[in-house]
Amino acid sequence: MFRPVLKDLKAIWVLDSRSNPTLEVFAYVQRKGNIYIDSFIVPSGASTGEFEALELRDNEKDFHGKGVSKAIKNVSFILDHLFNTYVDDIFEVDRKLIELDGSKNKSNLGANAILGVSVAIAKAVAKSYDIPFFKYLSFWTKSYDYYLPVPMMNIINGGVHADNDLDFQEFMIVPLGFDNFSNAIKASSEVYNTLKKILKENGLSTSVGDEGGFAPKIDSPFKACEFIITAIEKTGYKAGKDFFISLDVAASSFFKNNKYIYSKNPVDYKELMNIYEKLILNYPIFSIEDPFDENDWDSWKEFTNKYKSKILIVGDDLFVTNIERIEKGINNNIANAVLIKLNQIGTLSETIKAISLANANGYKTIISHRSGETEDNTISHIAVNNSYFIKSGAPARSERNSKYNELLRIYNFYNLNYYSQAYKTISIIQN
Ligand code: 2PG
Ligand code: MG
Repeated sequence: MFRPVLKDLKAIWVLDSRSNPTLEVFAYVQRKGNIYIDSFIVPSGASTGEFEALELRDNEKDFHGKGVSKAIKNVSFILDHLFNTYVDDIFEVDRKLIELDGSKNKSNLGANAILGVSVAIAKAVAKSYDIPFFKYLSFWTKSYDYYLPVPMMNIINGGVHADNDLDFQEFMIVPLGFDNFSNAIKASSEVYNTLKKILKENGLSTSVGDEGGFAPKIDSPFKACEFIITAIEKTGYKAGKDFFISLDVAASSFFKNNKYIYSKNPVDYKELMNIYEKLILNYPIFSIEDPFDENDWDSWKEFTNKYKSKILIVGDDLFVTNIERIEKGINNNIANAVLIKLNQIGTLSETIKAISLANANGYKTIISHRSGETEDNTISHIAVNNSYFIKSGAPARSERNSKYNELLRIYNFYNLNYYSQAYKTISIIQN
């Protein structure tokens, strides 16, 4: 029998970058008499969207309620149902997982348990065929174009990821003007360390936030952009040519009683939109993620109408990697890019469907880490296969660099091209 069969699943807890426990699931697959083992560690968000699939936590004394022993038990329950079955069709495996759970948001077994199993099995199967995961994914994505994705690197942290007064969550550099991935990473690392120096010179802290970016005690997005531009230019690169800036506002996190709390004052969506306009006019902004609350579709629509030909407008909390919500966005001309997070939806195949749906409708996709991360680098492979952008935090801290380092390995061993088409996305800005 040449088809891979599931022989075992083991789940354990390991620690993530915020010292919270999370699930690592190991899948044991048998093919041609040999056993192949691979694993996946599930990440965890802090600025979670209201419509995300449910991450099952114990809510008991251990780990401040964040234990995952229930999710671990649920992996055994899944094994009882999948043991000795063929696992070479990810859509079929995931269909069974969704059916076993039986809820709309994976709240019975937990999206962490389900995703751990879904990805670990797919990785073990890829191993059994002796092909790298990014190539194995082609069976399901039908995409055989492999590119090194353009990284969006969060070098100033704010919002719920940092202990400062920045309302916006992420200020990222995007190295678009480089001929290959390795040079893009080298330059980004240089800019990161220049920024560190500049912050120090200005008497600001160089301690970092959850995603490895600096978390200086500043309170204005303009100041953050100003520091970044200075860092780019001082390193010897050109802002608006070599590097662009991307923002993740994560606006749901400061939306209270129908107002956005900006600089400690409640403002309406129009005022927030004016701030974005000023930022777009003054800095080389490549994308803005979650500019408005996840339920504020009208503001999203107005913003999209105005800026869709100038920048990428990225839905994260808005879309939560959910096909129905992405469809709603497409049908209503809302946003033009989708942030993709595996654990927002909870299975590999649904993630792939979300990417395919977005791509087919001209929406760019950005494969994303979570703020609570580990050394797992699976998302790098997903980005190489079917997406052109990856967001994995600063080029610092091992849980962030594990993704960039895996891409460097893929670059060096497979000699893939950097996603030069990204220029086309920004050509509108430059004109
Ligand atoms: C985001 C992510 C990752 P979190 O909002 O895009 O940067 O944060 O994982 O906390 O949702
Ligand atoms: Mg986000």
